[in-house]
Amino acid sequence: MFGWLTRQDEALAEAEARAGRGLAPLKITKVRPVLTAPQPRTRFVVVKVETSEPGLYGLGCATFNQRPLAVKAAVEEYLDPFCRGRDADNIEDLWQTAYTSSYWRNGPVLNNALSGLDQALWDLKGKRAGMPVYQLLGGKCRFAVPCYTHASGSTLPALEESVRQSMARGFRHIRIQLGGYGSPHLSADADFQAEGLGLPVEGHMEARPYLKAVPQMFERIRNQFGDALELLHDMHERVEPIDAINLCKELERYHPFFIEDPLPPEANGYFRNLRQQCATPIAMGELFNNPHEWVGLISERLIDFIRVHLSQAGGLTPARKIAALAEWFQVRTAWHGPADVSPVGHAANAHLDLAVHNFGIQESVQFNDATREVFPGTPTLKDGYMFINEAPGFGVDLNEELARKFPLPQNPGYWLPTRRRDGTAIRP
Ligand code: GCO
Ligand code: MG
Repeated sequence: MFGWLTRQDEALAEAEARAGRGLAPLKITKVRPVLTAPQPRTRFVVVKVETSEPGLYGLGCATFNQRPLAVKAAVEEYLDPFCRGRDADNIEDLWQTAYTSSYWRNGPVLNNALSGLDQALWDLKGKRAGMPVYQLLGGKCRFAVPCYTHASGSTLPALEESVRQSMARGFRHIRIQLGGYGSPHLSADADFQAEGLGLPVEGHMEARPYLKAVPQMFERIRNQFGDALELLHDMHERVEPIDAINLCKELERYHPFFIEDPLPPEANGYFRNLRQQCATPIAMGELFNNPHEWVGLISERLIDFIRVHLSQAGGLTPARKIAALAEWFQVRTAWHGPADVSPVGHAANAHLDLAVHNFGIQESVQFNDATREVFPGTPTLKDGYMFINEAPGFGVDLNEELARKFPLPQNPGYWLPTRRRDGTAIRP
């Protein structure tokens, strides 16, 4: 019995030694932001975490398209000195301590900076383990990531053609928009401009023309392409809550896959009313930076898809917890994935999408060649699916020399105001 116990201890010691062999403690030596803009109208911020092991680094997305320089400062001035010398393996501890290191927390700038660090640590751990990140999250629940794409046109025939092209690329889930968000081109008489309120570049949108046009748009596309096509639409929080509820009721008969952002986060309280009025599937969350915004909507089953922007929530660490919470309330994931998420961020979305059971759909974007060259290993799209490569970590790298060739554009990229006829500013 004593001999057997000794052998057990020896075996355990051997296993522990094997687990640690060659994996010296990994210290963070530098956390730095890389800013580049190879994609039109986009200002990528990617965080590179360098380590005590020469040549071993991790990459994470910290892209806040409207405030990239603020995120840069948060990383350089605060996260870098905070992280130097710390153990890169302890992702959760680093997330929790960095999160509270500002005392005041959450919010778009600090969360994006934290996300860059967090995702880079997951990339690092995958590289150390010699595994893609999805393996660290429990492996694949599906062979690839079903995606939706954007179709748009300022007229119904133009939109129809855009839908046809998206179907030709193999997409079965297509977001349909009539021009820009809220179809401002349908609105006339921007009286405020003649009165000199605001700047001439500012937009104008009336709710009525949009609220009338969207059901007609669904009618047309449904009649043209039938029921097999999954249709999505982004209301982008542009109309008053009661109008949003009425529009969601009207769209119910067209069986949309989901209607997105019917309400702004400031009107989260209205989701109960919406839920009582119709069974239109609802997606919400790209603007969320605080757990108070998603916990209630998920736990009261007031939405069907959670659309958090991973870096706005603080990275992969909080996002996998959001997915886990959502699973218990039958809410599916539909992470935010437009052009102003970097290829590293898209890879992080995809690795999580592969590993969670309650996956709903993934927003996708076709990056241009320049972006794919700056970020070798960028996920690929084929037949409506996103594919990651099986390289360790997220499988996306960064060519810094090339990235420097695409400096950020001069204009800071803030969201221009859109106004009602009388000049009232509306949610963007
Ligand atoms: C979407 C979004 C985006 C945002 C953009 C803000 O559903 O993809 O609404 O288009 O407006 O990411 O910068
Ligand atoms: Mg949206």
